[in-house]
Amino acid sequence: MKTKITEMLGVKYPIIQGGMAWVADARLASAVSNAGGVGLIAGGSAPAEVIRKEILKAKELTDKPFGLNIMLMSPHSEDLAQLICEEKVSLVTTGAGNPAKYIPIWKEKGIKVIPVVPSVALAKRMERSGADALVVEGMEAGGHIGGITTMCLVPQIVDAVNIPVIAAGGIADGRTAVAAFMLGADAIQAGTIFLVSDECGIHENYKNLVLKAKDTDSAVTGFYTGHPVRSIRNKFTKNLMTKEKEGIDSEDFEMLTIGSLKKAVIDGNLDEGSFMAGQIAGLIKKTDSCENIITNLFSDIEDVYKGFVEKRGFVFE
Ligand code: TUI
Repeated sequence: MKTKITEMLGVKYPIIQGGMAWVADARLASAVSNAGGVGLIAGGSAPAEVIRKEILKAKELTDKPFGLNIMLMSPHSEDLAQLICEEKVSLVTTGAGNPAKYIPIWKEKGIKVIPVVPSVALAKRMERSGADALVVEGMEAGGHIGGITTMCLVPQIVDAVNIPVIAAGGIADGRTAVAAFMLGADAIQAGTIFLVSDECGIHENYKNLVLKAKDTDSAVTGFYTGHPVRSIRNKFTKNLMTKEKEGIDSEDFEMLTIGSLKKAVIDGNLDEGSFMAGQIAGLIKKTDSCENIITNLFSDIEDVYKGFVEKRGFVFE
């Protein structure tokens, strides 16, 4: 499938794997890139030297393009911005902030810059700052989210900018992907589906929570601190929601969340971990290799797209 994004990045399929902190390492990213998508290593809140090792490892594991995601709330984001220039990864995506100040140095090195945006205003600002494309992420997504759904946000941003749009949030099969393309996206980004991939090294408890999740099993905490996060409901999210109702101070609230993602990913701590996942988790029923996930997804996309009018029996008169 050829789109503006496959041409821009030199890949077979228009799919990017989300830059999930603590989750998206060299093994996952290289598996996605080897399967013809775009793998991302997540900087998360890790120091630059830890991430450099992951980049070097990914370079051993694949000769295909892969990228780095910088979470801009990280204390190490400045160092990671430099690291990208030194290691010359193919592309950078950013989340949880405005990367404008780094865009000129990345562009100078020929690195494709793809900020994640949750609003039309930020999308326009990123286009003006020189972004090559945008990941437009709806609030169906897991982790740190904005306040608008994929269905509403993608077409509004597609109309507001002239650079290609990659839709994210709520995409995990042929139907949801085709819907995103219909809204005007040139590619999709998916995170939750790769959580249960064979090459994803998260704790078994995390994979099982995703596989067992129902439609209503995720919750958003931290709206009032300005950093809302979607994760699978458990004792941890219940506790945070109680504290929010009690009107806990924002800083004290943030303190309660520190280390919780690691507790989920590494320890599989069902009571204290923050098991970030999107609302589409309810659709995901089995584990598979990244290669099978991607090839099956694109064969489904083709079936859904080509069979649309015929299978649904719609008639335009
Ligand atoms: O970044 C994400 N998702 C994430 S980051 C993350 S690590 C984390 N852990 C604990 C607490 C908070 C984060 C887990 N999931 N997605 C991309 C994304 N970016 N979603 C929303 C935004 C965003 C929000 C505000 C991007 C820009 C922005 O701009 C504000 C400004 O400065 O104008």
